[in-house]
Amino acid sequence: MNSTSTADTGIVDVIGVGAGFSGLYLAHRLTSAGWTFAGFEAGPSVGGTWFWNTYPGARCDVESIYYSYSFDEALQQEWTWSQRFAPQAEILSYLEHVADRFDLRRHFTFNTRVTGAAWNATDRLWEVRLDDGSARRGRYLISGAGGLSTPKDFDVPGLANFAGLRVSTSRWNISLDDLAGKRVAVIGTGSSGVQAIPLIAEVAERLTVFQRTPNYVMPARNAELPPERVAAVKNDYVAIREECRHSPGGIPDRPVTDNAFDVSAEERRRRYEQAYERSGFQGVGAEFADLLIDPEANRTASEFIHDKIREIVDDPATAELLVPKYHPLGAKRSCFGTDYYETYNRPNVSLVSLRDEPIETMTENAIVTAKGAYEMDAVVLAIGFDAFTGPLYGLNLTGASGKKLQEVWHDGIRSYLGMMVADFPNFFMVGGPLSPALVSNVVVTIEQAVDWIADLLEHARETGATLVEATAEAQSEWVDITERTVAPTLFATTDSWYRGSNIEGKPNTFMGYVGGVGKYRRMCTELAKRGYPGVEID
Ligand code: N01
Repeated sequence: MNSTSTADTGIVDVIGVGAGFSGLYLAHRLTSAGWTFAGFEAGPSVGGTWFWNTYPGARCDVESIYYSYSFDEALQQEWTWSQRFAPQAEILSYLEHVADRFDLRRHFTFNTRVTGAAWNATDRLWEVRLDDGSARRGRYLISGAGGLSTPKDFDVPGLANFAGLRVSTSRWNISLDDLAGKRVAVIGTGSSGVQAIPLIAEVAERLTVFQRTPNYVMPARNAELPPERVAAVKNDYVAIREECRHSPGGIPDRPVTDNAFDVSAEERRRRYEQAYERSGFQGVGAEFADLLIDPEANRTASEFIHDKIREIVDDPATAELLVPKYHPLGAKRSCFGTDYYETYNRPNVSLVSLRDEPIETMTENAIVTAKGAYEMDAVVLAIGFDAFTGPLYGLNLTGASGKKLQEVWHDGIRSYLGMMVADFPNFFMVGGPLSPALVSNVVVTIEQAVDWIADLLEHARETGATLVEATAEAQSEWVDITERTVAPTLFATTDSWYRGSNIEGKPNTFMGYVGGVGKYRRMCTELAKRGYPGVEID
């Protein structure tokens, strides 16, 4: 055992990456337990995702009363959400409030990016390099860098030729007014594009949406939160949070046990109509138990949405292009929009299907497809992220055997519980790949991961250990569990960013555990009770 104390060596106990939902709770939880903590955040302030994604219409599609911290009763009593789905600015204010309330900013260095980290086996610590040229040494290194923080590169030739206004949703640095009266292109129709398009359409002279894959967009049905609902939630918050923690998705469960073909076509339609009104993640895609398992069952729900699109969109040709035919409902991340399909009825909005006419290049003032040139004054990229691996590979981690994480994961992503990686001792990920983060209310997963990691570090401290590493065997077992859990579902056979399909050359691994946050929590708690079998603690 190496018993070097970090107290008088200038080595910090924990180096944390990121000051978003993960990093802030990490700093709070670990410093409260007496650990020294040095956090580094690439941005100038706290907020992570909610700092960067300021595009028009940005809001969370998990309900605000659930998409928030549960660790402090006073915090959840004093903060009042204004809407069912909080807008970006309100979530950012919340995170700023949390940072100030718990005095967390002092634990972070802002405008500073971690650019490399190497495991020093002799001293049992991480040597971390920063983009200001300095270095820091820490016993433990914990990434709270998030899953959707590395924007995807635009892989179409000619972007640099374009001389007009160019902006991406994930690094929005203009105001909506800057698009007023302009001919605007939006490329990409995932959650970000779907939220931004209706608002851009209101100010642009012309909006042309360049769509590669049509998505299922269901009405968000956002609304002000009535004071009586807020009061009822606050009154019952402890129980509500507990329900979320033990649910499948990190939001209160709405269990369904019957399958789509257990009921008549008429009854199915009635149920889908109700679910469509309810909307959210417990809407149409969750109305029957087999919708994400049986393609034929799914087809009934998918076709229900197809019909809605045809009802809403006036021009039949545009409607057909918007109908999502290439994947089952829910197997790719569903989108929730406000007036999304209605926007295509505006006289200043048109749709280009990139499946029919791929972009060939861009010129100084136009997007050129196989069918012609579209002159534009501004281009908005809403093309998504290099999810999960992007932020982690950006840390340039070198593990115990001298290999980089990107080499170790070259043929497939492997982790233990989505929190640790064999051969990378004393390194942890909050909501990393193969955790439930991908398909859950991520704040629930973040709090659980931070608590579990903090308890494990405490256990190591109590035993005088300075090395904590997942064994290769335990990791293989976890990878098997995640693969077996997802295999019977439609996630397994659908290309999406969930499986890295949006990035050329990325390993084809479904990056989440789909067994539910409640089941995952039970497994993690049980492992902790049993003294962390599967983790070498020395
Ligand atoms: O990114 P996406 P996003 N040429 O990857 C297209 C979360 N989020 O930022 O599908 C042309 O979903 C791409 O087409 P295709 C949420 O988890 C949440 O919108 O690859 N098009 C697709 O249409 C979400 O899932 C919220 O064929 C190109 C789009 O760009 C995740 O973030 C809000 C292209 C990218 O869609 C990512 O969402 C926002 C190219 N070269 C985000 N490359 C809420 O909570 C890509 N595309 C509401």
